[in-house]
Amino acid sequence: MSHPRTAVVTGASSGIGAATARRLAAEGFHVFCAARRRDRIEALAAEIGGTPVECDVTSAESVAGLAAAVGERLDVLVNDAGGAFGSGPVAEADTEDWRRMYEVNVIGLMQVTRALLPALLASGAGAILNVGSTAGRTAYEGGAGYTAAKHGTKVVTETLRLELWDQPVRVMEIAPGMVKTDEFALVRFEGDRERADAVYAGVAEPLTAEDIADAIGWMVTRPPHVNIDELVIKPRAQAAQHKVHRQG
Ligand code: 8X3
Repeated sequence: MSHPRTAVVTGASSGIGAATARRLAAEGFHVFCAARRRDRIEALAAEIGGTPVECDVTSAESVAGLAAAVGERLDVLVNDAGGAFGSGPVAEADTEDWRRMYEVNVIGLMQVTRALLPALLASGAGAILNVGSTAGRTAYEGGAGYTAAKHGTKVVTETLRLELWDQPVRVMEIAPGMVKTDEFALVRFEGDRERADAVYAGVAEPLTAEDIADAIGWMVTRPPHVNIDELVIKPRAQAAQHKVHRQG
């Protein structure tokens, strides 16, 4: 009997991570849904026939638990856990927010990748998909803590691809622009609903988590010799980071 294909999705409790877990399950993967909020990943895993794994990617101990749950073989790793905390200019930067952003977007991604790499290689055709951002391609006012961290996500991805060039594993990045999810902007603006809503104000169709999950599903299901190095994906209304078509 052949093994079912397996995938790990971090940040699976909401947004792009949850949508990606659903999408990969629909593609036939057994999905390990990893995140901190147990109630959410338990509900998601029950819905899609996956396995919930409570995991804080910034904790080495927690990540070791994820690797133990996954076992010896893994086909796909989607490093989605990440986020933006705060929106102040550099002159007023909150050091703790910056540390947290580097911890989750860069160090967390590294810890999970390091722990699961042996299992990905053991599959004979592994895939690592890192969720970056257009914030890893540009700079904008009030965004430096996040843009610096997401540039980190991009560079770690590129480095991994170089280092693993003779190994049976693909290394890819998706870099979304404006995606409207329940929590991203709300977390960034520390629960300020008005400021969070203003991000998407008048934009007829920002991307959804499902749009990104659709692209991720496509990327990881290409044949093993096809490496989509990076895929930048924005809504039609966002011609550039600052140039967004708004109505009304
Ligand atoms: C989120 C995209 O535009 O807020 O990763 O930097 S943006």
